[in-house]
This record gives sequence, structure tokens and C-alpha cells, in this order.
Amino acid sequence: MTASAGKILTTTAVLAVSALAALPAMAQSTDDSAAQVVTAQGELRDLVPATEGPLDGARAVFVMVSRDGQSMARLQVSGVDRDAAGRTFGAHLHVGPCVEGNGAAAGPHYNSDTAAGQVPPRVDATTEIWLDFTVTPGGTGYASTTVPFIPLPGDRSVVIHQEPTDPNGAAGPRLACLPVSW
Ligand SMILES: [Cu+2]
Repeated sequence: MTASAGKILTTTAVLAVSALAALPAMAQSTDDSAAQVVTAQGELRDLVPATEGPLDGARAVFVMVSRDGQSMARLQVSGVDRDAAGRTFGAHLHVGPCVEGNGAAAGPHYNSDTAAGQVPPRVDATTEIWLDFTVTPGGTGYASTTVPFIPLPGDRSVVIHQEPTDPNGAAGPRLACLPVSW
């Protein structure tokens, strides 16, 4: 674990511990110090500030726990417009930073094949971190996924899209993002 990741961990220890508890195979390891925990939380950054949208003012918490070549990621969103209840939004880890008003800055999805130099990459929920969520009547959303890779560090983002993710990984316009750096 890097120093910065450790500092973040102390502020969100409860979340991180609950994430670890969801990974019994990982938690049972005798060498817990090898786990990498990445957390991010805060108000979403608006990628289309000129228009009002259901995610305006929403917040999110992202937790990713990695070890032994796999990663479990969770996304919790709150403060979504309740008129969006029942709607599913696509969400993914993207390679680039989360910049207000600039959806393109987030770049493409983080893809483990691309990171390994494999061309063409496979595009699915095992090579990318997909976190689509459906809005509850209370304006919250939750998603989790486990993938067989550990993303490389960087200034990255979780991007939330207008549509659910289709089998090719497309999910329509980019509405909002959460910065995730480690
Ligand atoms: Cu995306």
C-alpha cells in the first residue's frame, strides 16, 4: 500500500473494512499488508454543466480492494434526483482524470488488455470495471464487481453515463464523474 492510499484509508476505515469483509478469500490471507485499498468520495463533478440532470448535486463513494491479482470495486451513489428512480446508469472506471465540464478528459475505459498491450482488447466486465447502478426510490444507487486484474495507479475517474452499459461497453453520453487517484 502506498503512503497516500494509507492516509485515505484512515479517513474511510469503516468503508474499507466493510469492503474487506466482502472478500473472505482475500481477508483470510496471512499477509493483509499486501492488499491495496483505493477509496474516493465526494460530490460528483458535472460533465454537462449547461443542462440540469438527475445527477446534479449527487455524491458517490468508491472503494476498490485489490490483492492476489484481483480487485473488488464498489460504488455507492446518493442524492440522485428521485424522479430518476428505477433508471439504470452506466458507470465505469476510466483511465483519465475527472474534469468538470470535460467528459473527454476521462479518456477510454480502463481495460486490462489495453494496459497489457493486447490488441485488440477484449471489452467486457472481466477486462474493465463496470459499475452500472439502478436508482432507488430514495435516490441512491449501488454496484459492485470483482475483476481478475489490478488497475495500474494514476489520476483516474469513475464516469457515470446516461444509459446502461451495452455488451460492447457503450453507455451513451457522460453525465458526471468522481475523481479516483492512487
Ligand atoms: Cu464509461
